[in-house]
Amino acid sequence: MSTEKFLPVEFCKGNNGLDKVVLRESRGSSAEATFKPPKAIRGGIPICFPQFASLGSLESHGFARNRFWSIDTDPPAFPTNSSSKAYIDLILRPSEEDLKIWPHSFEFRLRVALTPGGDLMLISRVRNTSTDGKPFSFTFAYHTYFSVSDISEVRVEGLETLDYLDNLQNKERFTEQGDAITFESEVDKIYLSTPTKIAILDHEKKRTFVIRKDGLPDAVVWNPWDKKAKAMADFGDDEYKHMLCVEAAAVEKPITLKPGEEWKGRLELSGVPSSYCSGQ
Ligand code: TA6
Repeated sequence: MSTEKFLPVEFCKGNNGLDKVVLRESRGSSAEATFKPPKAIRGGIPICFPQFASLGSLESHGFARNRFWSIDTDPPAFPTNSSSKAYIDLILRPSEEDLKIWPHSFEFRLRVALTPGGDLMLISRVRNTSTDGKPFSFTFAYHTYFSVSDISEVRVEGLETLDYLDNLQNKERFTEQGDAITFESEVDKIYLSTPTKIAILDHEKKRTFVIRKDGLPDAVVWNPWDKKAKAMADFGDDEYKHMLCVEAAAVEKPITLKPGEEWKGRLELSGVPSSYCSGQ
């Protein structure tokens, strides 16, 4: 374990012995998380790749979120637009087992960075490294869990009047009517062709999360509500009241890469007091 507590990046052992990387901006510290492989943590930002949900033959949300990623010690230059030194580069390549269920050779590079202003930035880069001349297609999402004070007081802005596929109605296509999205029952929707900025207004905490994204046209909004919450073994019965997933995604139109081609998807999250954010 590193004792250099004030470095922006710290490598240490988690409470279950797994290697852990802590990113630190000088004004904050990281919460402890417990995690038990091989299942993804219910929380944070699981990476859904190469399949979103059950849209193909793979396990739900693909295998990337259930794999150990390596630290990428020699990443190619990342266009971060940020002077942050608090970042870590991770890489995932398919194992023999992965190639049996998804026979495509790829490199998935992920940069996770904290900006000096306290924002979180994730940049994913997927490259087709196959030598067989064949393209592959995938769907993707940053399955981001937000902590909110009271889901019935939350509003999501930026998705009004857009078309969406409703997962609760056989993925039928509808058009969102009216104002900002509010919540009073289970929601599982894929909004299509969404703007690059979406806001989650948490009134009780008087805080607004701002999501900025590139290369990710869709946005999934999910809250399991009471019945589904009870059915999930790794989710508290009442936790649905204090969470919301808003996921920058590429779902409706899968991304196709020819050998040698690369795709990039960027997510930036900031959480600022509502009064500060309004009008921006
Ligand atoms: O992103 C929304 C969703 O696909 C929902 O349908 C819901 O099942 C959720 O993800 C969680 O999926 P998981 O496989 O993590 O239980």
